[in-house]
Formats: sequence, structure tokens, C-alpha cells
Amino acid sequence: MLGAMATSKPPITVAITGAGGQIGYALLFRIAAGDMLGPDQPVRLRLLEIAQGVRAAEGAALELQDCAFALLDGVEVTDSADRAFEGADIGMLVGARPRGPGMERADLLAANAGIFGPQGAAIAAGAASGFRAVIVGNPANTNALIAAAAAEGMPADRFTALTRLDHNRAIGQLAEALGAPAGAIERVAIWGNHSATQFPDVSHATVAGTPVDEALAHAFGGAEAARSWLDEVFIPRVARRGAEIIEVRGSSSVASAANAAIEHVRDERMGTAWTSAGVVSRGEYGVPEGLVCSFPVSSDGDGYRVIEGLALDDRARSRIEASVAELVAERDAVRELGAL
Ligand code: NAX
Repeated sequence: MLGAMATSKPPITVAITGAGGQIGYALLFRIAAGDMLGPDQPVRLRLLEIAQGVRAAEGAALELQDCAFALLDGVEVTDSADRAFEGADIGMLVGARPRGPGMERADLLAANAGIFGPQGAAIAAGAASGFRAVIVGNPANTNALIAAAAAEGMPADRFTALTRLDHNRAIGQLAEALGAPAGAIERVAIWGNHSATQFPDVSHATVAGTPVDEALAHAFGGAEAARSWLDEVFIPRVARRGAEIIEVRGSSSVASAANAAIEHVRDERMGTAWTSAGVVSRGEYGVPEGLVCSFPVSSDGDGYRVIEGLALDDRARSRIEASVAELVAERDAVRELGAL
């Protein structure tokens, strides 16, 4: 077989913010190995950090060199958003301000508006025309909204928020409950905010082609028992899985978050019939236009589109409304700060 650099494909430039942090460290090596863009696609990495994180990113760059990845066509560490996004094809916006002790929600939103606003502006000024970004840093949906609003002249739908980790967590829980391989489960949906109010929805899901509702009724000895498992165990466990990981591991989700971000970008570019992502609402399912809300989505390789026409019962509608109300409150708080 020919070496990977024998490919005629021009390199794709990926800008990763917060690249010196934990998720950054779990992302970089997999991207350079071809897990995100394919085994014959050369990649250039731009690692954006703030001053305190630059040394950690430089250390990761040294290790990338030591891997001698055939697909890696260069790594650059910078603390300039303008440089990081100049000519970039893909942005993975991971770096964010975490909630500190005693920090109110408004302070958190303001701190993140101060990060995602300027990054959106840098993207509009210099990124490649086909640029797309996934926002991982929390509050991911609202940070995506802020970046999109600041990226004047760039279509807002180029910015999506990561809810693929929630989607994958839901599949993992169903696989365990049903004794089925994760790969047999399809059409799970995450609706709403990437927060504890999200609605992980299995009503359209199938396991090896059988409706998950039927399989759960069989596994739990009846539809009612299956319904209580969904409401009392499954939904809260998926929505609070991040806290569970911190409690058990002593540190937040890192490898699973990086994996989800890679799958999000890969499926958006390569195409998928069904996954979940936070995308700019065009009013689908009554979600106010312009909010970045998680929906079931598909991609033909040119961006995620909401899968429309799914039937939702009253229970699903009220859960979605509650999560959307939280997104509206975040948007309104950011508007008050003048960041939108
Ligand atoms: P770390 O604190 O390990 O890393 C964050 C890095 O971002 C740090 O190195 C910091 O210096 C850098 N940074 C801060 N401001 C920056 C700026 N303006 N420009 C460039 N870099 C900047 O956190 P990590 O565990 O990597 O998590 C990163 C973010 O992902 C957090 O906001 C976290 O809440 C969020 N998550 C989102 C998930 C999702 O599903 N959407 C799941 C995992 C994770 O919780």
C-alpha cells in the first residue's frame, strides 16, 4: 500500500481551541491518526490556547511530532484567534470558561460571550469559505449562538453544538438494558439543551430493526414497567451522566467527549441518516427560530438538517418545551449582556 502522504488530497486545516486542555489532549492524536477525516486525508492542526495553556499545547505538539503520523501535515500553536482560524476549514471550539465558585449564571454567560464572540469574529474574518464549527465548550448551545451571531457574513448554520455525547450515552444505556450491541441501536434522539433539561427520546428508536419501546416492554415485563424505567432511570441517568463520570472517575468526561466531537464532525462531512446535534432552529417542532437546539438530524455531507415530521406525544412535547425554555432564558440573558 502506498504511504498516506502519497494521497493527492490537499490538507484540511482544523483549528482546535482549548487544545492544551483535557479534551484537546484526547482529540488531537485521533484527528492526526485519521479517525475524523479519513485514512487518506492529510490534516493541518492549529492549536489555540490562552497564555496559561500555551505550554501544555506546545507539549502536545511535541508528542504529535513523536507519533510521526503520516497524515499530519503540520501543527501550529498560537494564542491568536485570528491566526488559528485563518484559512481554517473546521473549527472545534473546546476552550471555555468553567463555572467558578460563587459564579452566577450571568457571570458565566458573560465570560463565555467574551470568548466565543471574538472567536466568531475571527472566523468570519479569516476562515475558509466552507468553514464549519462544532462548539463543545459549555454552555455549548448558547456559546454556538454567540459565535454564530459574531460571525457576520457567515451563515449561522455553519455553527453547531455538541450533543453527540448525550446521544451516545443514551445508546449505551439502551444497549446495556436490552443486552444488545450498541451498533444495533438506531434513531435515538436528543432534544433541547446540552444540560440536565435535555430530553433523550427513544420513541423512534429501534434495536436490530425492532422498536425499542417493544424491546423494553419485553425486557422489563410490560409497557408500564418499561415506561417507568425510561422516566425514572434512563432519562435522568443520561442527562446527569457527566456528574456520574466525575463522581466515579474523579474527573470529567474526556475521552468520550473527544470521541463524540470526532463523530459529530465526521458524520456532518461524510453524511449520516440519523444522529443528534445542536443546530440553528428554523422553527422546526415549534422551537423558536434562531435558537441552537438539539434535534435528531441527518447530513448529506453538506451540513446537518433537522429530521422533520416525527410524531411527538404530549409527554415528549412538554419535556422539549422545558428544555427550550432554558435555551430561551440563556439567549435572553446573553442579549441583555449585549452579546447578541
Ligand atoms: P480543560 O479545562 O481541561 O481545558 C479547557 C482549555 O481551554 C484550557 O486549557 C484553557 O486554557 C483553554 N481555554 C480557555 N479559554 C480559552 C480561550 N479563550 N481560547 C482558547 N483556549 C481557551 O477542560 P476540558 O475538560 O477540556 O473541557 C472543555 C469544555 O468542554 C468545557 O467547557 C466542558 O464543560 C465542555 N464539555 C462539553 C461536553 C459536551 O458534550 N458539549 C462534554 C464534555 C465537556 O464537559
